[in-house]
Amino acid sequence: MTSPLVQLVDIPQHGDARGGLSVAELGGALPFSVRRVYWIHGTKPDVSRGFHAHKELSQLCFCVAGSVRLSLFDGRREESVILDSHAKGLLIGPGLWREMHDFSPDCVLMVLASAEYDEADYIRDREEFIRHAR
Ligand code: T46
Repeated sequence: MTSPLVQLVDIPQHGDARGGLSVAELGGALPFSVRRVYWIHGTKPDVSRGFHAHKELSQLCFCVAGSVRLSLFDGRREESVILDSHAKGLLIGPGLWREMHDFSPDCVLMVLASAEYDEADYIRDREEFIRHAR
């Protein structure tokens, strides 16, 4: 049985009459210690992003506003998922080519990462990634 490329994680919700509150906590929704947080916002119409893989990095992505479609490719199979809820996170482990498409104008994609930024961890050439994935 092959494991799914798209690994969605339920984010515990603690909202009440005042509004929403979502939590990603180590040992709960979060399977790694966070070393870096970044968020992608104000993406221009018809722009796609990503087009790379990571050798070691794990990330948990949340669409905290709006929506975006993420496509994941392991060198053989490709799967797509729409992130449009603060109650779901997408776990992206190493060795997956990722592309982000169809950003809504209000999309804010927040990413928790297992390591500091390191350009040497990126594979930005798709053919090189496919060779690496074999
Ligand atoms: C990923 C997807 C989901 C930094 O200096 N520090 C950082 O922590 C990051 C993430 C980026 N940068 C610089 C590197 C580039 O000069 O910001 C610029 C834009 O980065 P990039 O073109 O890699 O952005 P995306 O949106 O294509 O990809 C990003 C992450 O880089 C990547 O790890 O998995 O979001």
